Amino acid sequence: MLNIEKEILIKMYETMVRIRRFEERAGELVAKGEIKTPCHLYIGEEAVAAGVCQALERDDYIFGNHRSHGHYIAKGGDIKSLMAELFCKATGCSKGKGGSMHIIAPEIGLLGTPPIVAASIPIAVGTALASSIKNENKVSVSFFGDGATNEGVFYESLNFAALKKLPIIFVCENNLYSTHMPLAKILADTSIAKKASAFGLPGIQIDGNNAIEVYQAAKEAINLARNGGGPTLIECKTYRWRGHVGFSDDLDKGLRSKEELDYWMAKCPIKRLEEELIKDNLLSQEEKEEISQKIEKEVERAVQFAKESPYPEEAELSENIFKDV
Ligand SMILES: Cc1ncc(C[n+]2csc(CCOP(=O)(O)OP(=O)(O)O)c2C)c(N)n1
Ligand SMILES: [Mg+2]
Repeated sequence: MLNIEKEILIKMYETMVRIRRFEERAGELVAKGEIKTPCHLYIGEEAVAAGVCQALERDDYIFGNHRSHGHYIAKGGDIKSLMAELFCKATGCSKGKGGSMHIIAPEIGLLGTPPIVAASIPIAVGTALASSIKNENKVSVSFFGDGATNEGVFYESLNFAALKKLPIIFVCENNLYSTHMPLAKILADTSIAKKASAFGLPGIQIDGNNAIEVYQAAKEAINLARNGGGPTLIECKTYRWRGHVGFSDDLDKGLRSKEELDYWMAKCPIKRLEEELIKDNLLSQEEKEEISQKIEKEVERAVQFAKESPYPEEAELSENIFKDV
């Protein structure tokens, strides 16, 4: 029996289906050349964004990276604005000037997705420090990949956050690869969670394809952070189904095997939650179909909106690029 409210479980399920369908459609449009901004698709990793964001409040801050469509959608971002951004249209969440890798939606607490690897980790420490000084009771989350843990700022950030007991959760999406480099080829010890112990904060490794496990771990870490208990590092083991960037699975590149991809596809995070919900009579076949059709329509409306939207005016091209001082 699942001991989480039905409403929460269904919301997480819907979020994952929304991310999956959005990403599949974005991939098709990239393949057709209609979307030209480089897209790093999140297919296969949906449970991480859905589980963590379900445990957050709308006011809490999140930061992403180059692979952040899922973070935007899970935090409650409008998919019409996201699709429009991928088409670089003026109605996009970054006014058409960011593209896939620079998305922002402060109204839902997504303060940025800097694609410089590891960049959002110290920035999230900054918002956590600000929240703690201002007594705001807000938690900050930084989503980053396994590759980002090889940057020095990751370690500096863990130390500073632990030292100051900041309200931040470090969420590492360990999809086993950093571009085409397998983790095992660059790390002497492939446990990322373990690195937290050197700085005196809790580090846990979880199944990032299990939305329930992600939600529960995030909830616990968020409660701790909100109550002055300091940061947690959560390493979510997961896998991206597509190549590093673009729509294809990149199997022709000879860098990862079909067997490996098949193994992870069989561990599909959506199928997994769906089976649990059906087993516990929390989701019927009809409800599943309704959700699927509703999301299909939402995504098609987003594509239509994006295509019909105008490009930014030439006169506005240098606006919203730098912070006005
Ligand atoms: C500082 C820096 N170095 C290199 C790059 C090029 N780059 C973009 S994504 C990426 C790999 C990131 O891997 P990981 O952090 O594991 O995230 P994933 O793509 O697997 O989600 C690299 C090296 C970059 N954007 N920034
Ligand atoms: Mg990675």
